[in-house]
Amino acid sequence: MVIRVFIIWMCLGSAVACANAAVIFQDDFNDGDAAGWSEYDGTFSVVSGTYRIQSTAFANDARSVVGDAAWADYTIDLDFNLASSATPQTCVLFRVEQIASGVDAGRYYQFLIKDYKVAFSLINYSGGNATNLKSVLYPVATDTWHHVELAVEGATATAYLDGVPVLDYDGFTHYPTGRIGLKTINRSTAFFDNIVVTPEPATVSLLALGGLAVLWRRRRGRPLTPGHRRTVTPNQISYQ
Ligand SMILES: [Ca+2]
Ligand SMILES: [Ca+2]
Repeated sequence: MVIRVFIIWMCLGSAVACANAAVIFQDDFNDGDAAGWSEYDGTFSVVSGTYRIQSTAFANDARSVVGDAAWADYTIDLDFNLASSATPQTCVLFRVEQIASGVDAGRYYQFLIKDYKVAFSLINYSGGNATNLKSVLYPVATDTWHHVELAVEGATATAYLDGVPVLDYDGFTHYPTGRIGLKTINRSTAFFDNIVVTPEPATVSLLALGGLAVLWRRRRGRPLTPGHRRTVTPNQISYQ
C-alpha cells in the first residue's frame, strides 16, 4: 500500500515522473552499439553515438527494426541527419508487422523523407513499388540534424518535422500493430539518434494499482477522445 500511494503521489504531483514512466523504448547509441536492433540488407554501424544506416545499392533496402510486435498506438521521436547524395531518402517505419531480407520485403508503413518531399507509404512485399498513401512537397535540408515526431493512433498518423506538422493521413487500416524501424534506400546514408517511443495517446494508466486510473494528456492540450485505446506497455524495453 505504501508503494501504491507513493507512485500515485508521484504521478499526480509530477508530469515529468509520468513522462519518464511512459517511455517504452529509447536508445541514444552513446554506448557505441545498436544491440537489440534487427538489421536487414544494408551497412550498419554506430558512429560517435549515432546510428549510421547505409543503403549499398539502388535496390537495397537497408532497414533496422526494434520493439514489440504488439505495439499499436505510439509516438516515435528521433533525430536524423540525411547525408547528401544523388537521391537522398530515408524512412521511419511503423507498425512493422513483418520484415524480411529483400526489396520491399515485409508488411509495414513508412514515413518517407526525401530532400524535397515527405510521404506515407504502404509496404506489402511490394517488389519495388511501394504504395503511396499521401505525399506533399516539403524541403528537407541534407547534412543537417532534424527532429521527427510521428504520432500513430488508430487509423491516423501525423508527422512533424522540426516541430512543424507536415503530413497526416487517416487510412492506416491495414496493420493494427507492429514494431518501429529505420530505413535508407537507393544508396542513401542517414544517421539517427535519440530514439524515444511513448504510448499514444500519451496516457498513463494505473489501473493495475488497485483500480485507480490516472489519465494524463501530454501533448498540445488536446482533449481526451472518448473510447480511445490505451496501449501502455507495462514492460519498458531499453537497449543501451
Ligand atoms: Ca547519441
Ligand atoms: Ca546500445
